[in-house]
Amino acid sequence: MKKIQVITLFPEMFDGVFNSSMMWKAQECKAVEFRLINLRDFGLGTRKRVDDTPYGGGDGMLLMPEPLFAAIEDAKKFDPNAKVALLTPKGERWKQATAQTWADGDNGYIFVCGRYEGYDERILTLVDEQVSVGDYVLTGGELPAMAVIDTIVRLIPGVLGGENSAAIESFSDGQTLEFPQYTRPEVFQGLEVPKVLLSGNHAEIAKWRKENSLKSK
Ligand code: 4FV
Repeated sequence: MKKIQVITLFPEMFDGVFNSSMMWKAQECKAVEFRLINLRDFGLGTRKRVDDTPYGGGDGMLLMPEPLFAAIEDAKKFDPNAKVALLTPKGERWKQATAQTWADGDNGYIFVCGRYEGYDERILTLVDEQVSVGDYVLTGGELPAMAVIDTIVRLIPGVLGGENSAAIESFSDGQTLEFPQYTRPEVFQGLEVPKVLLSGNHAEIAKWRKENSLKSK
C-alpha cells in the first residue's frame, strides 16, 4: 500500500477529492492510504503562527521554517521512507512518465503545499523533489498536489478498471496523443461514426487509429 501524506493549511480542500471516484476506490482496495496534516497544528505561539515577513523586505508573507520542519518530521514518523515533494512554480515540470515512475516506486510521498508568496529557503534541506504543474502562479500548492496525486494513484495496479486503459492512453509512450474515439449512436446530428470502427476488422481499426493518433506537441 502506498502512503500519500499532504501538508497543507487547508486540509478540507482534499475531502471531496480523496472521498470520491477513483481516489475513494483506491483507498477501498487498499492501494493507497491518504493522511492529511494541517500545518496550523505546528504553528508557533498562542496564535499558531506559520508565516512571517521576508528578511530584506518585499511584499507578502513567507511560510516559516519551524512549523514546516515539525510537520515534515511528523509525516516522516508515519512513513520513514517517504519522499518529500514540494509543489512550486520553480519545480521540475510534472509529466506522465514521472507519474508512472512514482506510481511504480514502493516508497510513499509527503506533498508540501505552499501558500503566501512562498517559503523559507531552508526547508529545501528536507525536500527531495520540487514539482511544478505549469508556468503560472496559483494561490496555493493544494490544487497542484491534487492533480499530481491523481496522476499517480490511477496508475497504481488494481486501481483503474480496464487494466490496460492506462497503458494505451496519451503521453504513455511519451509521444502520441490518443486516437479519436466514438460510442453509440452510430449517427448523431448527421455525424457518422467512421465505418472502419464498425467493421470488426481489428487490423484495419488499429491502422486507422495509428493514422489518426495526434503527435504530442
Ligand atoms: C505551483 C505551480 C504554484 C506559488 C505561491 C503557491 C503557488 C504559492 N505549485 N506548480 N505552478 N504554487 O503556483 O506547483 O505558495
